[in-house]
Amino acid sequence: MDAREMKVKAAEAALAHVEDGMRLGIGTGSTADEFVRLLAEKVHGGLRIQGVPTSERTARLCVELGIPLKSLDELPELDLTIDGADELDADLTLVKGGGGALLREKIVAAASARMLVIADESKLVNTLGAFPLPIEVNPFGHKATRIAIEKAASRLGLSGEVKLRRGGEDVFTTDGGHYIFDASFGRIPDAEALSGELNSIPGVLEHGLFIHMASLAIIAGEAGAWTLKA
Ligand code: ABF
Repeated sequence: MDAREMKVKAAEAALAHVEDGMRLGIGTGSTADEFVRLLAEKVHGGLRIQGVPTSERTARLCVELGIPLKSLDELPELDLTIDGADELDADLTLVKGGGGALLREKIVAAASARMLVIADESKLVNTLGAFPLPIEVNPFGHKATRIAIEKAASRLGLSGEVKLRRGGEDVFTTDGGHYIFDASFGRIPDAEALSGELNSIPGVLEHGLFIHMASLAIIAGEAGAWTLKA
């Protein structure tokens, strides 16, 4: 089974958690896209849901496929968010943001009663950090913010390149008009400590560590899909 087939398997299994009438947060990324495609088939078959997308990109796909959407302000309390991840560990701590949507993904997940992560088995790791940690920052003073991030990391014994994300020649900007630093700190032994340090930096708007947010993960591998509970 190739990676795409695994993503489809995880997305198929996630559909079983979607009930008629649900208010759904809909994540960003290729795995979440597979879920959107399958969800659209169910909607066309009569499933009634309302979706809140976590990015403009996801919104466009949902509109294209006929999934009814609302803004988070129209639906500020959601029943379930289904989203992907770049890494997850056995505690269901996640690294997210590879798709550049981490701030809105975290806001939508926080507005949801439950968060369900869908991922292929390559995302499951013993210790987070092989994937550079995305950190969303205000463009104003971003160079000073980078220095503050490096100092905060070093207080925790972490070091590594903190690189401004670019899309080609230009600096990448998120749907919210912010910048992203990808921090290659390597192994992150204490996600909560790093989260606390990053959250104390004024220019940091959000980071890609999702701690105690996901209640369930559906992981797909060669042998099929299985669930991981927090
Ligand atoms: C999104 O899904 C991002 O936070 C994360 O980076 C991405 C994972 O992408 P994919 O499913 O394509 O591996 O939620």
